[in-house]
Amino acid sequence: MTSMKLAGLLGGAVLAAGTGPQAFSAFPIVIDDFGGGPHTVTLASLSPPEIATGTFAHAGAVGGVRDVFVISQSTGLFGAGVAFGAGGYSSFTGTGFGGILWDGVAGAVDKNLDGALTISDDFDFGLNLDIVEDCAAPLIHINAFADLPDASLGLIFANSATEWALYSIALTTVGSFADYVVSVSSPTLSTGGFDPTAVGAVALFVDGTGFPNLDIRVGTFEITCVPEASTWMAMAGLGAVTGVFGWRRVRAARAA
Ligand SMILES: [Ca+2]
Ligand SMILES: [Ca+2]
Ligand SMILES: [Ca+2]
Repeated sequence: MTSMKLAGLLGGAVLAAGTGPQAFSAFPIVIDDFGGGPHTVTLASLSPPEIATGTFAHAGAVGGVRDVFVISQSTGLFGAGVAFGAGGYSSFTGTGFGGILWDGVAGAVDKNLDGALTISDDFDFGLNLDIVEDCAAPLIHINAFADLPDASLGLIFANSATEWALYSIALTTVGSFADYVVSVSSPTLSTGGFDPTAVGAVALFVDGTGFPNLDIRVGTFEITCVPEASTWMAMAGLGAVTGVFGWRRVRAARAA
């Protein structure tokens, strides 16, 4: 399929700013290769809510820095981060939130020390990432594992404290890794001014507050262009899951 056809299908509204004459050389854009580490934080929580955070340098992560956090909402044991053999992960014994923030700036993760992670209080915007470039229909690709049904991953791409997009991906395959793909142009929720050609921060978070004992692993987090995405969908066959599901917990982005 030509890019002209794809642009026509999409209407070009969101993507016009990024279209250009170059080849697709920059794709896939790897947000994190999930190598190195272990870069993890853990929490044995006796008086929830409690938070554990860490900031780690890693050349294979966009911006060179992984900020990791886990927040308890019940008593229990909690962990999040990147570990050899597990990729990105969040593991909860109990209910909580966990995730990874890539904002290009090392330092305190919960900057205002209020025990919560919010875009407005805690994110820096040190990346300068164009996730559209010359691609007519860029896609966010996640390969992820959930050990329980009804889990979802939240992906945030932000320009600033007030301009961001949230993509909520329901992990419908339970007990094994599966590929999930969502169009950059179809966020679950976004603020009016979100610009995918000037992303300053990216975050991945797991909302494990709906039920206890959720474990999530993420092996791939990248932006790609359509031809490659079609390949994965063909490989995954009928098991492929594509699309965006309703975001039931917008509040989760605030983690409090
Ligand atoms: Ca940071
Ligand atoms: Ca905070
Ligand atoms: Ca579990």
